[in-house]
Amino acid sequence: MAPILLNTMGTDHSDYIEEEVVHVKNPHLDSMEEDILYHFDLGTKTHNLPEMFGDIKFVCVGGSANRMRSFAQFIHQELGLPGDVADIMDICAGTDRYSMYKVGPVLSISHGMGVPSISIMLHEMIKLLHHARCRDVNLFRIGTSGGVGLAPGTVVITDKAVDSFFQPQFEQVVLGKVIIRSTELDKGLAEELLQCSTEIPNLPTAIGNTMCTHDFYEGQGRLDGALCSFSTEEKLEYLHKAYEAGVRNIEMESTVFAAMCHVCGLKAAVVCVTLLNRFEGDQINTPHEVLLEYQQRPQWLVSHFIKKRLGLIQ
Ligand code: R2B
Ligand code: URA
Repeated sequence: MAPILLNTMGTDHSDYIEEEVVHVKNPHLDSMEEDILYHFDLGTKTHNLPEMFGDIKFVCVGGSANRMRSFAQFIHQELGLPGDVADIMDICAGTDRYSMYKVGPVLSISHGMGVPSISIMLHEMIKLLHHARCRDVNLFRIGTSGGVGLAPGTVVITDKAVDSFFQPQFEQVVLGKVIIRSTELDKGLAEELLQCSTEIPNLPTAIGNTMCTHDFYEGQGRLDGALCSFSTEEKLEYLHKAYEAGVRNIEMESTVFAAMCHVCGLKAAVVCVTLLNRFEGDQINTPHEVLLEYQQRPQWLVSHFIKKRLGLIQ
């Protein structure tokens, strides 16, 4: 592959680097006359995707539509871009499934809760990056989680995304058969993020494994759901086993996010703040304002990373 000069981000970065394209792994796509990204209300015939999205270098995804709009407004200010934050429009306004905001080289997209929801979004987002001929894209999931042995408010950078059996893999059922995919994330990106965290005051940060479950209640060993078939001791035994396996937080999307990015050659990282310490309870009873501040912490970290990459800070 021919080397390219990375000169599209207003930096004086003059190293020649290998260009990294987005690989879709579907031979059928080439023979399709049109690709409709249904849940985004976008398509290859109705929209000029290279013109709209070709300069994207950072994609940030998170569960809530409001949070991803706030992130877009925040990053707009942080990058010192011209114009009013009130004018940042939802590109997916034609559908209420996901929200998407573009701010310079940053795309901010909501993905809802859980593996099925984020997985649909990722299929269409990866195809979008492919159709738009984007290069050298970094992806971040910025979210919330339950901490395992960490103080609430700690930001966890994921080392390995693991399933409920603490395995670094994602199981996808395809045509009645189980396909197992690796959930390997980009080590360099995680280390760079950890370095960034040391440059931001008052940002408690840890690196550790993130367990992804298919449920918030029984699946995460909570005693406070509508159903519960285990004792407090059994819950704590499971959480201690998780801790011993290196798990430091629990959420609901990281394994499929890591697996799909890995297959498609996308550098990805997961950065989630912990809202509580699961050794101490299950209910999230922290005041609303405190939770709002916690939720901004992954945004601060990723924004710092982006500004450094763009040469806006040292
Ligand atoms: C974290 O928070 C949500 C559940 O409250 C879920 O989307 C996740 O991964
Ligand atoms: N999100 C989760 O999935 N679990 C928690 O405990 C908190 C947020």
